[in-house]
Amino acid sequence: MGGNSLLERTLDSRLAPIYRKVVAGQRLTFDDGVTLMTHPSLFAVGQLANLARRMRVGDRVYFNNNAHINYSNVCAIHCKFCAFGQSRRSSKAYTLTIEQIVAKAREAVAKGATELHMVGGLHPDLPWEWYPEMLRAVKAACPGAHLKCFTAIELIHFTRISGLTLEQVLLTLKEAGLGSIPGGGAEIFAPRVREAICKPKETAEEWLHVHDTAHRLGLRSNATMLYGTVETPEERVDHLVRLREQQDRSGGFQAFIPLRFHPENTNLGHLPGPTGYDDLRVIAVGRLMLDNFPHIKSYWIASSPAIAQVSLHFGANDIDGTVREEKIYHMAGARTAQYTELQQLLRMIWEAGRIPAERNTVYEVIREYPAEPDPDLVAAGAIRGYTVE
Ligand code: V47
Repeated sequence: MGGNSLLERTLDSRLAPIYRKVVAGQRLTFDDGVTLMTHPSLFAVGQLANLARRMRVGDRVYFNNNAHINYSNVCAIHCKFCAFGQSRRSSKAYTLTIEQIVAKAREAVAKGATELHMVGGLHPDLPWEWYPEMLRAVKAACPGAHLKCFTAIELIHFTRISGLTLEQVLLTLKEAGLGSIPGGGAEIFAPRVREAICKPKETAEEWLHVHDTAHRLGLRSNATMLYGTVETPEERVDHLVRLREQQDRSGGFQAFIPLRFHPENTNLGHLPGPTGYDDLRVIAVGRLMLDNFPHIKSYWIASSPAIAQVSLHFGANDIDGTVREEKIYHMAGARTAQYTELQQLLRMIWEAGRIPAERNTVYEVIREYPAEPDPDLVAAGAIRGYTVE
């Protein structure tokens, strides 16, 4: 697939060389990333990202039917950006029993969920044995569900409470039903930002080491970036470059998911939070810089369904998901819903002129949809926002 000479003629002298690299499939440099992250025309950056997306992954947009289960919000560390984690004596603290987790899992799977995304805080009291036992119980109740569980930070916590090596922790969890690892806990890799927003948290090197180890053990994972706190454009690009280098080494990342910072109820509540421009910018620059990541995922819970939909023209090819119940963002003031109907996701994708495909966690297509809304569904009133001609 070639370039677009009309697009090239609209680009200025800073973006034109980047356009030529994108068309030639060449890797962008750190400096290119900073240019993209700061260029006054977000629209032009978005067009480059849309071109890169089309060349690399085509017009299909993935979504999945998933459920988030936050097994506990009790957390031994206190990151300034987080409203979810609570000390064990807080009135907002909770820990689900394994029976409650299994009940939530069953309910979600009965409604079509193929993925259970389960994360929590760094619980100071739960013993290590609880975690594989919990996975085994969920897997026994829902054998077909993919268990995407535990951030790199939780996994390091497990090594401390178990005395096991990281490999042993991962292999034990894998044996108990762990299917892959979500991308949380990455925040921004730059030490200056980590010091300011999540001082007690592990370093970038430690986060990357967990994903490296997981990939080498055959587990796939995702990568995130929390944006809109105190990071500079250069620190965002540094984060992307470090993810790209890790992917070159171990190859197991499936998706990059930028996470919009929500300030409410956090110790960074004085910050204004990111803008819509930031939301689209990080998706676009993520697509352009991460040439070895197949999927750029828009998390509508964090950014809003409207931004997630528009992001499909700024480099994204994946929308997360039906979700169901969400705590991390809603405790930090997110006003988005906690669940979206499948039909609503389809509408968002079709209206953006793209082709929906329901996927499982490892991006196998479960159901293909036509390029246009199905006239029978429209006639039946099942696709909101569409009327029959
Ligand atoms: O690690 C916490 C972030 C992450 C706030 O892998 C906050 O498919 C904004 O990682 N404002 C958890 N962000 C969520 C996450 C995730 C979400 C969707 C899909 C996947 C995936 C992963 O949420 C945390 C942290 O970076 N976070 N508090 C806050 N106040």
